[in-house]
Amino acid sequence: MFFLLLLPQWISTSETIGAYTWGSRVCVCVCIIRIFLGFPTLLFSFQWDAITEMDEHNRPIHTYQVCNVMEPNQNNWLQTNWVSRDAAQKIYVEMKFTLRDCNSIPWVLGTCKETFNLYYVESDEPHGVKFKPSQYTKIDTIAADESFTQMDLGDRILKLNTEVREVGPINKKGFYLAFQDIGACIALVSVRVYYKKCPFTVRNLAMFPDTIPRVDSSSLVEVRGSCVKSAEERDTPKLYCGADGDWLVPLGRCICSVGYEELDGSCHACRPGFYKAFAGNVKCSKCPPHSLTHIEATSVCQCEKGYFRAEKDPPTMACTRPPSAPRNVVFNINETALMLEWSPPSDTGGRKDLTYSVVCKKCGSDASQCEVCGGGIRFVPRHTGLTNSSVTVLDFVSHVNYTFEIEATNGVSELSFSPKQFTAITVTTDQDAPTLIGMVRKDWASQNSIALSWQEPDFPHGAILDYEIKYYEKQLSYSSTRSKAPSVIVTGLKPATKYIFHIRVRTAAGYSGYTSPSSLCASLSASDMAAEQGQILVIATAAVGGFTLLVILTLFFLITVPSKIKNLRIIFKSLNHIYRAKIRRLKTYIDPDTYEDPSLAVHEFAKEIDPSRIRIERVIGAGEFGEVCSGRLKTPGKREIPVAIKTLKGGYMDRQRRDFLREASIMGQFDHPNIIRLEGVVTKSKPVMIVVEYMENGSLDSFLRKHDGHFTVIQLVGMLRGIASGMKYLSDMGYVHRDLAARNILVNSNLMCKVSDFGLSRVLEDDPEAAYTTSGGKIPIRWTAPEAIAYRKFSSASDAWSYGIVMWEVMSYGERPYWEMSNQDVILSIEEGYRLPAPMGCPASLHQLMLHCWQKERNLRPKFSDIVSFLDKLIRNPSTLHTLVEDILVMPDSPGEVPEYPLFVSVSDWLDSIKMGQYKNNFMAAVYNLLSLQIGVALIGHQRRIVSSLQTLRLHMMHIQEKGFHV
Ligand code: ACK
Repeated sequence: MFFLLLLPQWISTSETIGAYTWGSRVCVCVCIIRIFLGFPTLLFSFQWDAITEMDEHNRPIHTYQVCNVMEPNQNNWLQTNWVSRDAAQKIYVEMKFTLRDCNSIPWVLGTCKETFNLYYVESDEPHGVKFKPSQYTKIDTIAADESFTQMDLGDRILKLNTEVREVGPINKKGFYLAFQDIGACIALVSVRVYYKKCPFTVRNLAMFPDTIPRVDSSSLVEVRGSCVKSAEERDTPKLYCGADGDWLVPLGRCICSVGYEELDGSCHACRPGFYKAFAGNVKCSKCPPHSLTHIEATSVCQCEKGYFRAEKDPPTMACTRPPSAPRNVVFNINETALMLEWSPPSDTGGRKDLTYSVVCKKCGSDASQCEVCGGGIRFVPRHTGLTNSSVTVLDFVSHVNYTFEIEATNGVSELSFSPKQFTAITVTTDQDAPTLIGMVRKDWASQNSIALSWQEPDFPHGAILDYEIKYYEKQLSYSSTRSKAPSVIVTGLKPATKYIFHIRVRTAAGYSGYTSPSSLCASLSASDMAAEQGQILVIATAAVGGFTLLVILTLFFLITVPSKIKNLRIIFKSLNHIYRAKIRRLKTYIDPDTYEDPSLAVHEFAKEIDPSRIRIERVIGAGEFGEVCSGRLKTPGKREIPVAIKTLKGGYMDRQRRDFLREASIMGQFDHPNIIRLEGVVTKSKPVMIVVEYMENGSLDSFLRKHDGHFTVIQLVGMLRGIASGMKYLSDMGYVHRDLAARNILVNSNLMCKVSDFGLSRVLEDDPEAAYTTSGGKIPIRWTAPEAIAYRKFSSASDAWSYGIVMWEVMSYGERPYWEMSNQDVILSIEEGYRLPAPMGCPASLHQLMLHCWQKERNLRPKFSDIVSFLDKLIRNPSTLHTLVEDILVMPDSPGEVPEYPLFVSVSDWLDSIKMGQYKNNFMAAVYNLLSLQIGVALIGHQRRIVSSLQTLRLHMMHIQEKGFHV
C-alpha cells in the first residue's frame, strides 16, 4: 500500500548536527543536538522506505515510511547513525510522525497496529554495519495522539504527532536509536535528539560555567562562581543548576574592586575625574572638591595645589587648606588679668577642626625689635590648641607693650609650606579697663520684648564706646546685641519665659566684666492677663461647686443605700452578663501550661472516653509517643464513627504523659471545620489515648506527592482556602501554630484540609524537619519566618509566612521547599531577598499571595482574614487563575531579586499592561486556536506539559527577538 503523505514541516537534510541556545525566564539554556533520519550514514533500514515528497511550496521533504498492514508478524527496524553523547547525561528524543487510523483501512483484518517502539543502545564507538536488535533496550511504545483517515488524505489534512521521551543516564560515549514497526502505517518525519544544560552565566558579578543538570530531576547541582575581572569575592557566590537547565537560588556575590564600578554585569574602570575608594557595587564618584585625577581606575583623587588631605581624612572628603587669620581681636584688662577675644577666621579652609594659638611678644618703640615674652607670663587655659576664641593672660608686667599674635590652625596647617596667617594686637598694660556698670532695671515688658536700662560704670577709664547685652533662655546658646546708650529694648522673646541677661561696657582699653545674671521675663499682655485671671476664676468656682456636689451626693447615699442596694446588685449582674457574653464571643486560647496541674487542663477541654467504646482496627503510622491507629468510636445513641487513635506507648515518664496530653488540651479548645476535631481522651486506663476524627487521605504532603498533577487549580485553591480558614480561626483565638507545614495538615475523603499537630514547643521537638538554631530552639527552618529563626519572634504573622510555604508545597504537589539546599543556604538566600519561584503551572495571583506572605517586614504580611477573602475572590472568579507566572514573568534587573510581575485578570489586561493592546485581536485568535488544541486535556499533569511547551514557544520568540526579527 502506498500513501501520499503531505509533510510541510519536513526539516531539510542539508542541516548537519548543530547546536543553538534558547533563553528563558531564569536563563535556561537548552543545547540541542539534532540528528536527522534520511542521511546516507543511516546504517540499517529494513522495510522502511526513504521517500522524498514535495511540499506545497515545492520543497523536498524526506520521510521514512512503512505500511505493511496486510501481512501479520511485522518486525521492521530503522536505526540512526551513532550519536555522540557529548556532555549529556540525560537525552531527550523528539519524534514527529503521522500514523494511519487502522479503522479507516476496511480490508485489514486484525493485523494493523497504531504504535511503534523506540529503542536505544549505548556504545563507546560506532560499531559499523552490524545491527542486532537483541542489544537494544526499549525506551517506550509510542502511540499517536491523532491518526489520519482516508478522508483526511483526500482533504490533504495533516495530523502530525510530536512525542518526546527521556533516556538516561547515558554512560558510554554515544548511542544509537532504533524504531521498530510491528505492523503500523507510519511516516517518520523528523527526530531531534537534545540535552539540557544550565548555560554559562554571570550573576552578581560571578561567572558560572556551563553545567549539566543531574539525571535525577529532583536534585540540584551546586556550582561555585568565580569573580569577573576587577571584582573580588564578598560572600562565596553560588548557583544551583536545576533539572530543566534553570539556574536557581543565587547566593553570595562578588563586588567591583577599588577604582572599578559595575556596569552591565562587569566591572569598568572609573573615568578620569572620577574615583572609587572602597570595594563594593557603588558607582564611581566625581572627585571631591579641590581634588582631581587624570587617569582611569583611581581609588583616591589627588589634591589641587594649595589644598591638602590630613592623614585621617577619608578619600571621600574634599581637600582643604589652612584657615585665614582670626578677626576682630579685642582685649579687656584689669590689674591682674588680660582677656583676649577674637572672631573666627573668615575662611576656615573647609574644615571644622579649627584651633588657635597665641604668641606673646614684647616690643620696644621699634616694632621690628620684638622678643618672645618668655616664661613669666601665663595663659589660661593654655596658649596653643585653643578651641574657644578667647584666652586669659596672667602675670604680665605693668607698663609694657605686649603684642599678641593670634593664629588659627586646622588639620592641614602642618602640611602647608605657605607663611602662617595671624592677627596681632598690642596692649599697653598701664591702660585700665572700665569698671562694672551699675544696677540693671526692667523698665517695661510686653509679650515678646523687654526694655532694660542701667547705670553707667563709676570708673570708665576713658570714653565709653558701647555696651554689649548678652541674653539666653538656656545656657547652650546665647544672643547678643549692642547699644550705645545705657538702655536697650530686646525683642523677639518667647512670652512668659525667663531669660538671663548680662551686660558689659567697652572702652578703648577693652571690656569691663559682665554684670551678674539678671533673670527677667517678657510679661503677658493685659488681655492675656485678663483671660488668665478669668480661667483661674472658672477653675476656682468649679472646684468649690464640685466639692459641694460631692458632699450632697455622699449624704444622699448614706441615707438611701440600704433601700437601693438591691437595685444596684441587679444592675451589676446584668452588666456582668453582657460582659461575659462579649467575652464568650471573643473566645481566646488558654495555654495548658498556665495550669498548675496540666492534667486538670486535659479534663477541662477534653472528654474522657471509656476504652470499651473504642475499636482499634489497624496501625496507620508512627507518632513520637507511640503508634497512630485507625478505628471506630461508638457513642451511645449515635452511629459509629471512624477515628484516628494516637497512643502513648508503655514505660513513659510523667513528663512524656503530660506532653502527650498537652496536644489534646489544646485541640479540645478548638471547634472549626478546618481544625482537626478532638473526640476525647483515655487517661484513666492504659494505654493513654487521644481520639480524633479520621482523615481518610492522611497528611497533605504525602497525599499530594501520591497524586501529582491530579487536581485542577480550583481544587488546589479550595484546599488552600480551607487551611487559611482554619488558621484564621486559630489566629483569632490568639493561638500561634509555629509548625504550619503540609505535613501537619490532614486531608479527608472530600479533600477537606484540616490543621493538626498542636502542642507549642513540643511540636517542634518532634518535627523531623526542626533543626537547632543559633538562638537555641529547634525550628523547621524552611517553613519559618526570618524573625522567628533569628530571635524566636513567633506570631500569627510568622504563621502567615509558613502559610506561604504551604501554598508553595500545595501548588508544586508536595515538592520540598528550597529543594535540597542546606538550611544554612536557605537562611542566607532569604536574607539576600531570594524567594521561592512559582511552581510550574502556578497562577500568578497565587504566587503573588505567596510573595506577600514572605515579606521581610512582618507587619506587611497579609492577615489570615485577608488571605481567606482573597482566595474566596479567586474561587468566585476563576478566570483570575488563568494567568500563569510563566506567561508573564519579567526578568529582574539584578539577579537574586524577586521577579516582578503585575497581577492580571485577563489577557487583554496583560497586553494593556505591557502597552501591546493593539495585538489583542491577533492574540485572542491565536489563543482560540491553541485552546481548541487542548480540548479534553483535563489532567493537571498533561496541562503542565502543555504549559511547558508553551513556555518553550515563548523562549523561541525571545530567541527570534534577540536575533533582531520583528514580531
Ligand atoms: O501521612 P499519613 O498517612 O497521615 O501518616 C501519618 C501518620 O498517621 C503518623 O502521623 C496519619 N494520621 C495522623 N492523624 C490522622 C488522622 N486523624 N486521620 C488519618 N490519619 C492520620 C498521618
